[in-house]
Amino acid sequence: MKKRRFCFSLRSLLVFTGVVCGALGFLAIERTRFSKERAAVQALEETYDALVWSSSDKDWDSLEDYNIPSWDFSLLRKGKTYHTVQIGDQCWFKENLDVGTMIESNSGGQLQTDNGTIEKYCYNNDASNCDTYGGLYEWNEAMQYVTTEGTQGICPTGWHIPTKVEMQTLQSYVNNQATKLIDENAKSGYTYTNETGFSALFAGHRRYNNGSFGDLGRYTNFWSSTETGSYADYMTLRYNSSDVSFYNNSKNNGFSVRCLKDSP
Ligand SMILES: [Ca+2]
Repeated sequence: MKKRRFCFSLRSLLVFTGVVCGALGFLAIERTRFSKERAAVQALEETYDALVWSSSDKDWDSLEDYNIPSWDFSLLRKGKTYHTVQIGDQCWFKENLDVGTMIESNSGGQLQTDNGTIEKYCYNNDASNCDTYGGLYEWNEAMQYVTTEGTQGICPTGWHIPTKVEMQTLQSYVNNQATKLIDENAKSGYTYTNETGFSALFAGHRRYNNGSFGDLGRYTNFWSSTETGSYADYMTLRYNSSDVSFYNNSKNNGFSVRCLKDSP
């Protein structure tokens, strides 16, 4: 009897983009590897409400019937679909992470705490901004209160908070041309090609010192898992520069998070 562990009731909700990491279509892979991938899938399923394969195949009855590489999927959580995109040797989330419970930011400092619940800010304390731009996280919350470079943090199993070096790999891949990473519809004086499919939006940020929000439509900052002294490093894309830039600043800033797939 075939099982319906995955996808079952959610099939109709999905629109596949065809933009996925790794090879398109099915690959012949060893049974041992497939078993390992299945374990990863099951771990993902525990983290997410559903795991959705980006496949055009019509029969979803059982994963056992297929040799489907684990990187060929999208993730669905609480109605939100995350797509993946292969850029060079890296597999990135195509959307900013939007997990956790919204808390308001009306004052500065650390408001997100190690309390067993993922907390997020939404720009201007407006939940609809999380729908569009993803959540904004303090560094420690994003890292889930460890300081290990490349840790999983709030990313699903099999993914992690990228290190600064991994972000610099992305920077090198586009020859430091931010326009290749930014969504075509972003407002600015530049023409954005989004050639990579990274699809960055100018999500703005939450300020560490007074808890206010700023620079929606102008800047976007992505946390790395790398520290510099008591600060943490982040990647910035901005409306008035064609460069991919790196800075470090207070961990109490609220920035965006993109997950990067773990290396095999
Ligand atoms: Ca928390």
